[in-house]
Order: sequence, then C-alpha cells, then structure tokens
Amino acid sequence: MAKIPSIVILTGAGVSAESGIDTFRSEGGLWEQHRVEDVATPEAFARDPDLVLRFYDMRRAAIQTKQPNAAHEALARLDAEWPGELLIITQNVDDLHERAGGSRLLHMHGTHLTAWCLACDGRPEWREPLIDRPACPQCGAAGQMRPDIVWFGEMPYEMERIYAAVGACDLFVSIGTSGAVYPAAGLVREARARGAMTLELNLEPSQGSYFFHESRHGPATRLVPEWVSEMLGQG
Ligand code: BV8
Repeated sequence: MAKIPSIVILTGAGVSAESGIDTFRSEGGLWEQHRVEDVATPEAFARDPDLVLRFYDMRRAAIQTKQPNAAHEALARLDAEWPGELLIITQNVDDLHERAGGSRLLHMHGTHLTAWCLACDGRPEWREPLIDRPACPQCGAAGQMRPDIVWFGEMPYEMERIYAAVGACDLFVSIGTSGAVYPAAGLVREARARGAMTLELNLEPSQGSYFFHESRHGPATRLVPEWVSEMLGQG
C-alpha cells in the first residue's frame, strides 16, 4: 500500500489579497504606507507604542470585516479530506484560514485576534483596540498587553514543529508569498534538500521561484481550488 504523501503548505499575504486584506510589498501595500521598522519591530514599540498600537488596532478591526475566499475554502477542504499528514503554516496574522474551516494550521508570525500580556505571559483572545491600555482579562494587569505578533528581529513561533514538518514532508507547496522574509523564505530549500517535491502557486514569480520544481502563476482563488481538486483526484 503506497504511502500517502505528507503535505506542508506555506501561505502568505497573497492568499488573503482577494479578501481585501492589503499585502505588504504590493503597490500601496502595508509597507508602502508605513516603514516596517516604524511599526513592526520591538524597537518601534519601545520608541512609540501609540503608533504601533494604532497600526495593529487598525488592522485588527479591518480583518473582522473581511471574509475567507475560494483559496481559503479549498485549503480547508483539503485539510478535512486529505488522509495523510498535512500542515498549513501561515505567515498571515488574519483568521481567514480558521474561518474557512482550516484546522491543521499554525501561525508562525502570530495572530491579530489574540493579545500578549507581558505581566502574566497570557495570550488572551482579543478583538478590541489596545491603544487605551486595557487590563489583561487573565491577570488584571493594566497596560501590559501588546499585539501577539512576531515582529522583525523576534523569533517566529513553533519553529521546531515547522522544521520537523518541513523536514519530513513529501510535498511542499508555497501560496501567495514573495519569499522576502526569513526564516519562512528559506523553508522551500529546507524541504527540497530533504527530498520533497516543491510547488509554488503565486500571482507572479517570487524571490524564491528558482527553488521550486514547479511554479504556476495566477490568482490564488483560481490556482488553489484547481490544485486541491487535482490532489483529491477530482482534477
Ligand atoms: C528572525 C508579522 C531570528 C507582522 C511579519 C536572512 C536574510 C536576511 C534577513 C534576515 C534573515 N534572517 C532573518 C532576517 C531578518 C528578517 C527578514 O527576513 N527581513 C527581510 C525583510 C529581509 N526576519 C526576521 O526578523 C524574522 N525573525 O529572523 O528571528 C531567527 C532566525 C532563524 C530562526 C529563528 C529566529 C521575523 C520575521 C517576521 C516578521 N513579521 N509579520 C505584521 O504582519 O505586521 S513578516 C510579514 O511580512 C508577513 O508575515 C510575511 O512574512 C511578510 C510579507 O511577506 P508575504 O506574506 O509574502 O507578502 P508580500 O506582500 O511580500 O508578497 C505577497 C505575494 O503574494 C507576492 O509575491 C504577490 O505576487 C502575491 N500575490 C498578491 N496577490 C495575489 C498573490 N498571489 C496569489 N493570488 C493573489 N491574488
């Protein structure tokens, strides 16, 4: 009985673009409106916490008005029906994968809808602004909560679990990411070095296209449902 291939899927801002969530590097993207180092680093938070908290309050409110798209839904279907190992590793901090039904999922750069209390190290679910320095719902400490987001210079979450899954997968698929940010951008080489087939689904060639066995270019809402149907033998 042939082994059912184990799959690791890495997603980036491109998978949420058609849900109306800004990507980072595109025309007018987030990093055009704000210098990364001004809003997404621990140094920026120490220097001007209000600027950083307003930036994340704006995005936290915005994603709650958006809906998952056909790419999120197709990945949730594969997640539910794939009989072998499968892990979706997302760089995104929105909850659209979850709202589409995704479960075998991890957020390597954190999430908008949890906060991080620096007093009790709690990660309470949080949907409201942080600018008014609310009290932690777990320990009551006031003004100690920051976004539960991995900023530049900070260690991404669950790196051991990520390297273990990438090192053991038979198929590594990258969707909607520019390959500009590490260590996420280095995972394709890790997977390939360990013998996995590698596939890129992206609107255009990315900084990492060279490392993929196959690259398909187009919108995620077309490419991802097509690929999932192929995988579930309905192609
Ligand atoms: C760390 C949360 C130590 C915040 C984010 C090696 C070399 C050089 C630099 C480094 C290096 N190692 C580390 C660094 C430093 C740094 C880094 O990579 N800098 C870059 C800028 C050079 N990395 C770090 O600081 C990381 N921490 O290294 O700690 C360490 C090292 C090793 C092991 C352990 C620890 C922390 C990085 C995480 C920072 N936080 N997000 C927030 O969201 O505000 S990163 C953030 O930017 C996202 O999470 C994502 O990771 C990245 C954006 O990239 P994408 O998601 O790809 O989005 P982008 O807009 O760039 O591209 C979108 C793509 O989609 C495009 O290709 C486009 O064509 C495509 N697309 C658009 N529309 C569609 C589409 N595709 C399909 N359909 C569509 N409709």
